[in-house]
Amino acid sequence: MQKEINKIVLVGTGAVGSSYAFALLNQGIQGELVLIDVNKNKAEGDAMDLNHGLPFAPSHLKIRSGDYSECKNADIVVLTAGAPQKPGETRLDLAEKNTAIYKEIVGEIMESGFNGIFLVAANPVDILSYATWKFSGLPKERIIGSGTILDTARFRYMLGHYFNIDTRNIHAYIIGEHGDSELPVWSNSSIGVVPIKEWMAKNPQYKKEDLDDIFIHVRNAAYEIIEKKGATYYGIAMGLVRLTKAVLGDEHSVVTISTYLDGEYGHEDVFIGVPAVVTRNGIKTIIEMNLDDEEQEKFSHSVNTLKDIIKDLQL
Ligand code: 6V0
Repeated sequence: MQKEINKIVLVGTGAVGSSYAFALLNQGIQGELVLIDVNKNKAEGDAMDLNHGLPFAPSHLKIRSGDYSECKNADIVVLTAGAPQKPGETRLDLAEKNTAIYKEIVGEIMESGFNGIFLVAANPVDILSYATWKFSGLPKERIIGSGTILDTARFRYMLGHYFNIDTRNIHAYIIGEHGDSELPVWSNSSIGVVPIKEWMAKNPQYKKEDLDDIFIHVRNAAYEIIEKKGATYYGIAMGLVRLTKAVLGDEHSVVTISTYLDGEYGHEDVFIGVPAVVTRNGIKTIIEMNLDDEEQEKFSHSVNTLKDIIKDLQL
């Protein structure tokens, strides 16, 4: 039977985690939110600060700081803890460092008796989603990495701006690694029900070079934001709230997330960003788009990039 009170545990109350908590509070999620961080003062201070905003919030969320025993009866554990990438560090260095951290964190969570859904956002997110799956022993469906949810949101936002169409009516996906090898799926992009290629053919003021440029901006957005303000957190925090709602509300929504491929798109044994149906029980189905040859080749390259890292980490 479904519990009446939703319980979310957030591990890592840094920039992403605290923005997520703030967004949850402001989007009317009801239930309990427990904050955990290796820096206990940060988690405690955030709980106090967020609670003081409750009188202005649209619904009641019980917020407190706590420890891993709180995960026992949680519906969702959100993982935003992690060491940041330092200048000069490679992605593999970061993957090694954060995988070691995740072995410990996920171990403690599972010791509590946790049997819910993991939402993973820390980077490299596809690798850490795979690691969380391995370390937890939970069914693959119950690990949801944020994958390319943010990249897809950036893509839709920029395309909406370019075509002057409501972002919500742009149907387009970024798939692959949340990182440099990701790709846009132009072959399956549409405005309303009209394929973008058809829209462009009817409106010659729109140019293919501009679309290529838009994708480059999407791919480089994190670098640009980090250069300007040091980190990115609001966009991903809202993406995580979207996923939280999709799970708690059993929405069966199609969202681009990092999930385990088991033959889909011709690949297996990797977590990578693809559109999938998200429900109360986690990932229900992966949506398999018909990619054109170039997209399939780029997607395979992205898969292999992640698999090489997984192999080096010996997960
Ligand atoms: P941050 O502000 O440094 O916060 C990280 C938090 O994790 C800090 O509060 C740390 O104290 C805490 N922490 C570190 N180790 C542990 C541990 N062992 N146990 C518990 N808590 C710990 O980083 P920020 O919030 O900016 O980023 C968090 C992660 O999200 C990073 O890995 C980012 O790269 C990643 N992002 C992922 C995005 C995505 O699209 N998936 C987007 C932006 C950032």
